[in-house]
Amino acid sequence: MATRKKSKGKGRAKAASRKVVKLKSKAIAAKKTNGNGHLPRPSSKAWGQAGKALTGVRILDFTHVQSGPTCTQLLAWFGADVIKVERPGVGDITRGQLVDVKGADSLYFTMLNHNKRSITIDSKHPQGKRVLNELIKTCDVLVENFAPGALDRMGLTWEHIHKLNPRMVVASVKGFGPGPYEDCKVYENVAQCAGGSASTTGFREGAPLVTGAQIGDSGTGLHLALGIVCALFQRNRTGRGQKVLAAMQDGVLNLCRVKLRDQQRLKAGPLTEYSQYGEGVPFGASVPRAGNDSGGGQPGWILKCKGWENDPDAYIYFITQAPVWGEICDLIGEPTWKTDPDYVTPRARLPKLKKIFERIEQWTMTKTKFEVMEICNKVDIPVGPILSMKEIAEEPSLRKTGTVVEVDHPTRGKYLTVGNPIKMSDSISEVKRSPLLGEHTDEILKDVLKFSAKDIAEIKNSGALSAPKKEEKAA
Ligand code: CAO
Repeated sequence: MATRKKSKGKGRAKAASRKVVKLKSKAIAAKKTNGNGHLPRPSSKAWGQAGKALTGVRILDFTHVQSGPTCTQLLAWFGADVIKVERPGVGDITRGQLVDVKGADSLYFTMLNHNKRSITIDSKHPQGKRVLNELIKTCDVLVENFAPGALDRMGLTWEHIHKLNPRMVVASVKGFGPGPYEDCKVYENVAQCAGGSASTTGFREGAPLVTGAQIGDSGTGLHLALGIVCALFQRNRTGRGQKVLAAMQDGVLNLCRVKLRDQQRLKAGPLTEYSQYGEGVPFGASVPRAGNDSGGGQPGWILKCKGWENDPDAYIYFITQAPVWGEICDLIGEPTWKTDPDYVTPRARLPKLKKIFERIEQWTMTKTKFEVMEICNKVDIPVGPILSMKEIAEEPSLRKTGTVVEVDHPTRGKYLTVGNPIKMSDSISEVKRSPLLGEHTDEILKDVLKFSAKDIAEIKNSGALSAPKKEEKAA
């Protein structure tokens, strides 16, 4: 028996060691193939039914106006539980800015705060601080875009937050990074000017120009969202949070990267793809404004189309891409330009771009912008219609993809908004209306922070969550 037992034990030991070897080699194989061996088995749930990308992430959203709210709205679309903290009685200042429906939250607010919950807290009231401290303990990320120093003045220093919740990521938008302007308050156009966009936008003979795309606010919000997701990813390894800063000047400059490229290219000679080169206008010390020149090496310009006299958007962007030069010449009725040495090469065409675009425009003016699109796309000539906001709002394909969404709101009714521009096959975004001011105060105190009824009554009676009474305000 003893011997048999022994041999059985030996057999078991052998089998166990074989299993270990097998497991080890499986792990090594996984590492060798994709390094993702530590991940759970691929979900067998239907696409879009396995939760959302950021399910389980809770955000303490201390943002206002545009830059911060853009960021937290994106995170909410990806499934994060975003709790927006607002000043009692007032809320995010944009609720009451550019009002189009009396008594209702403005489109400015609703279009930047979808899928969030709202709680009102006076962050400077002792009971308000008590609630905030509990929120810090339970959230993964604090996002803010107050003026420099405002968060510290509320007592919410990095040290305080990190002590309460070492895992918390603290993410901020500021106008400028450390340096001479770090204490400045900044709005969109200030950032566009300080980030290099305005000096490189507009026409050479005109003043600098700001662009309609909110690259300072929404652009920086996007940058911050990426920083937050990366910090959460790193936290999976380190177990600790970190500070994330996206300065608006930096964000704009990042989007103007090609202009800093051109600044350095100036040392090597004129920028031949800028139409001022073809026109014989000398370059100065800095990158000039390039009007509607195409950014890359393929010359382009905005040209009038049929109806331009009455329709301010009857224009098309036309790119004279070198490989389709022959097709362009045929379309506009200048077949000899295909072989004429003065036109045949991109280099030969550079001094004549103005004349070439004038000739192409004679042709585009005989067609609507959509007709030009159709004709040119068939022969691979890159063109783009200048779409008005009205046309974009009515475009069925954008509605179909959820890029333009109609939302219903209890006080303002139906309105259009821009949905999540980032589409993911397993994390489908639904756009839910923005919260009313303080709409979720009670449920957050009770369900998220688990305050007892007695505590809730105490906090509420203290006035920390409600607008100061008129007499207090006057005092
Ligand atoms: N309870 C009590 N006080 C609150 C509060 C709350 N829930 N929420 C905010 N406050 C207080 C702040 O603590 C601050 O008080 P102190 O000045 O005493 O510290 C005060 O409200 C005003 O905050 P703010 O200075 O951030 O707001 P502002 O309107 O004066 O400035 C802005 C706005 C955008 C210029 C500034 O916040 C800023 O520069 N932010 C960083 C850059 C940025 O994001 N700009 C983009 C804006 S979108 O175009």
